[in-house]
Amino acid sequence: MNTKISDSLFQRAQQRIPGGVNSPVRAFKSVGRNPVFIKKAQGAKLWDVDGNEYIDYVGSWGPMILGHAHPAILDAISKAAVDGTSFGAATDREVEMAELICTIMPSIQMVRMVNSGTEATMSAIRLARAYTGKEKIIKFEGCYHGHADSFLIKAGSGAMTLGVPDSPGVPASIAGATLTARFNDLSSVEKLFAEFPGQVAGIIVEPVVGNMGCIPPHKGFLEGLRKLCTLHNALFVIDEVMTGFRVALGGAQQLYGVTPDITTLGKIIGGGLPVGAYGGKKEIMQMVAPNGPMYQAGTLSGNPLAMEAGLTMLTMLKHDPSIYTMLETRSAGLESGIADIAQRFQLPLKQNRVGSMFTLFFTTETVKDYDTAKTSDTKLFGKYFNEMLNRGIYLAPSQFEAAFMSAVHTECDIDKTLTAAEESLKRVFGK
Ligand code: HOZ
Repeated sequence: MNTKISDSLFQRAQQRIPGGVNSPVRAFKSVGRNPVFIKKAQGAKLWDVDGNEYIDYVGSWGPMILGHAHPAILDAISKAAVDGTSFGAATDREVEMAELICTIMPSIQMVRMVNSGTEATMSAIRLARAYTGKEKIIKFEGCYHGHADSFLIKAGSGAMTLGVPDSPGVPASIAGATLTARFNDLSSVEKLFAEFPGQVAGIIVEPVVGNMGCIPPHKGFLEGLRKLCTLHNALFVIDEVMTGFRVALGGAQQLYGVTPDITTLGKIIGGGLPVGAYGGKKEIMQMVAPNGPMYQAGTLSGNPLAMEAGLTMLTMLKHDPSIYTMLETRSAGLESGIADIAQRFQLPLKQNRVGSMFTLFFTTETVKDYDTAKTSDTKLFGKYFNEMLNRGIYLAPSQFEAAFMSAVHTECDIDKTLTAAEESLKRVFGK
């Protein structure tokens, strides 16, 4: 595979951009190669600057449910751009977006737009603290809620990939206000409530974890968290940056039948443009300025291009349930194809999948939390990643990320992926 132009761009990038990339997970460091630089995308495909073509399972880390460069979304963006790209003022599109989100996710009665998932989660916990008058938050080992100080404690995603789950630069006083529990382990949460009585403002959770690879919640886990929050007057924050509109139209809260107090949303609601949002019960959201005293702001929040792109995408998702059937069918097909390969060659692999989010782990353990995710052999994953990339399959360059299917991946894409997976896995395991 020729990567001459990517390699030379990476050389230049390293002189002027830390690590040569604008987000650590893009660096391909943990898979032992230089990153490929992407030139363009269409549907389920990506092309790099050297002309290599890939079937894409990253989907811009989640939002490309309808595939890249969807004509209706492109049209919406270009029409909106003609009217101006940013006003820093109220627009009708923001009202429509808020109404649409509240219709699709009934736990959200009011919503505030921001510019990223990180902004959404950091605002959500500020709100939980403001509303409850308490300071501590509980997060789960290996869950990743963006890069705000409070969340870089036992964080997943790039932090877990690079082996730096706690970042320098986070003040000890802030780190001390974040308590960590084990995903899928209610007793670890109960212990924290007992240890810090009356001090916990809220729990934040990825309802289906995507940031230590895909990990589904055990039956009763999310419901248990809901009960504990109610019991201890803490707010239950569900981070649906990845799962919202993906695992079901109404997100994981619809799929598992749980009602959070606050929901955080991200890139999906911008159709791939930079957007986030947090919303919840009216009584809680009334705390947010200018109605209430909890301050949070942003010039680009509710940006007209992002709103138009998001409105177009969410409207399509809302009106076409066959999209979710398609996502499930294709993802299940890929999962069973990989399971068949693993069985035929007796390979030590485990898969997790919830709808169109999935991960192949290089371990024999059932992956249910941070410790079991860590049993994955990341060296083997690195080899697999490289073999797949060389065969035109673009996976997230880390064992600890979820893969995403789009509604425009075809049967033919799945067949090609399975052929590549069989060849790659045979090489990885010397079969
Ligand atoms: N954390 C997200 C992936 N799980 C976004 C990717 C990034 O960090 O750049």
